[in-house]
Amino acid sequence: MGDEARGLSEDVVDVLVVGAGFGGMYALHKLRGLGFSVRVLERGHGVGGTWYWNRYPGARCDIESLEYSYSFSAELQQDWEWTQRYPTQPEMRAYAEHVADRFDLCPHITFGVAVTTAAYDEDGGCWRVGTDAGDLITARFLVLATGVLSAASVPQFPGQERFRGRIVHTGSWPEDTEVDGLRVGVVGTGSSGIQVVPHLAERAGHLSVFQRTANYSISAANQPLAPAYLRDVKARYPELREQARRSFTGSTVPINRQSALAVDEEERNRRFEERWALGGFAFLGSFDDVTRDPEANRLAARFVEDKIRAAVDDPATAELLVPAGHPIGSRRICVDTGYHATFNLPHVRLVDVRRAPITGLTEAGLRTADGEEHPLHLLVLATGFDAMTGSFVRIDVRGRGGVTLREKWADGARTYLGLQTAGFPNLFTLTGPGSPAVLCNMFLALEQHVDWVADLLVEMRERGARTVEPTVDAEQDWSGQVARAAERTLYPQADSWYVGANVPGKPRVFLPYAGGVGKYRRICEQVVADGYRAFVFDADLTVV
Ligand code: NA7
Repeated sequence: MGDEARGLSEDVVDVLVVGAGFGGMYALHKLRGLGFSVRVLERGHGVGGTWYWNRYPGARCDIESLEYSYSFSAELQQDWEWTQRYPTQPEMRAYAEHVADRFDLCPHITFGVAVTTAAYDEDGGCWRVGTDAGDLITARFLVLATGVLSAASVPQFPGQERFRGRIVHTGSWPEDTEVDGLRVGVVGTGSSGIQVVPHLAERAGHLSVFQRTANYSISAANQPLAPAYLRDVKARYPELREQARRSFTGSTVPINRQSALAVDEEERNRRFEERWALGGFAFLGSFDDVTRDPEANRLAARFVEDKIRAAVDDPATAELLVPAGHPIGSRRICVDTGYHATFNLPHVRLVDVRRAPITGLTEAGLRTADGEEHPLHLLVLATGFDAMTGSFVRIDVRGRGGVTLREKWADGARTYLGLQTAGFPNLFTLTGPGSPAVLCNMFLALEQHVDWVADLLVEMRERGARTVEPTVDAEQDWSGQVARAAERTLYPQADSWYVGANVPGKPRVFLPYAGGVGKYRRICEQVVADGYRAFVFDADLTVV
């Protein structure tokens, strides 16, 4: 296809946005509205990012639809009708497509093209961006809206090439994947595995779930949205959105400010039951100290562990499904519908691959260290992502002096506010490491970052500034603040993708800012009020 046909007619733009997920779409809309020329490059063939790719059966958001949606357009949030408390992947994708149509975004997006290189041209003060189709685009500003959970982590098993069945990853699920009546295996029991397992069990002839680490999962209590509730939320949307923006977690669900240790057992269990019935993440807010105090955390964990034991008929299977060795919430908590009860079905088996690790694939299936061969037609890898940095560093991004982002972050990602990194002028990492991102509602996080970047670009236009980047000192100081915020929580105690533990060789650094969404927003606002404190404008101005 020629450039014209693919829509790549202009090769010089003010802003190049990589990714047409919800961050990239809003960046396009917002920045075009401010008069900047913007082009978006997207490797998929449609909008929606995470919700375009993750098409596995049962894929569903674990944040409520009424919160996990754009707030920038009052009309959009009034018009769009969410049907369920937790939106399914098809519903999220339909929403993305509606937004793209409504704001006429597609003419400015080139689909089916992956950005492979981005080099900062120090003389020109601009970015030269290359794609897998051989395109070269010059942009003054580069916005990486590539997602925080989009670079798949795909294990390579010995003997994989011999396997005669099919291997698919949940994060790029092919729509022609056959399941019905087949012998299916799932590796991975994080959010994706826990969502896909009950759905595969409905259709597979036999299902083996290969579990290395059991995770805590809270029942979703999903339900259709009642019209009266919908009307009420829509009537109060501005107030509710503002409340979420200023909250700790990016949600309007209140945290009970009592300590779990300050009440007796009966009262404590009553509270836990109440929150359990509410469903989802609200459980972690049962008490103020569940995510911070080891003892309070243990009490909450024990309550959930008993729920697992009650749901699973076979005591040995139940004990295997009970998480061990990490505080509840220190790895991303899962939200499920019927996950544990799935193991009561006669054709579903839990295989403990911590005790007997996977040694490889054979022609017919998967082999474990105890010598057992598990025959499979389909192997589903629900093995997660190189979170928060993978989608940035898989592009060959080169800043000043040709230093790559991968080299710069070799000992751990360093940014100022998660927005920029020193040595890479005019490059913005939406919901990048060092911002709350995955610890809050991604829509809220993305809108804040896009609005902040847009304000900065307008400021630069008004000042006549050409480049912006943070100082190394500011970045070091912020990295320290991110680390200290994490240390005040129980998060660092777990091996999780929050600390990069799921990717071999990735430095152990707690990646998101855990100090609270509202506080983070105030810090970003204060930086602006102080005249963009610790951002340097035009440091490299060699061409006037
Ligand atoms: P996660 O949460 O990273 O889960 C990946 C799972 O895959 C986890 O259980 C891993 O076990 C397991 N895994 C990965 N590699 C292997 C190998 N080689 N052998 C056995 N098991 C393996 O990814 P998800 O996609 O479920 O969720 C990511 C986020 O997306 C989620 O938190 C939501 O925010 C949305 P391990 O824990 O490493 O022992």
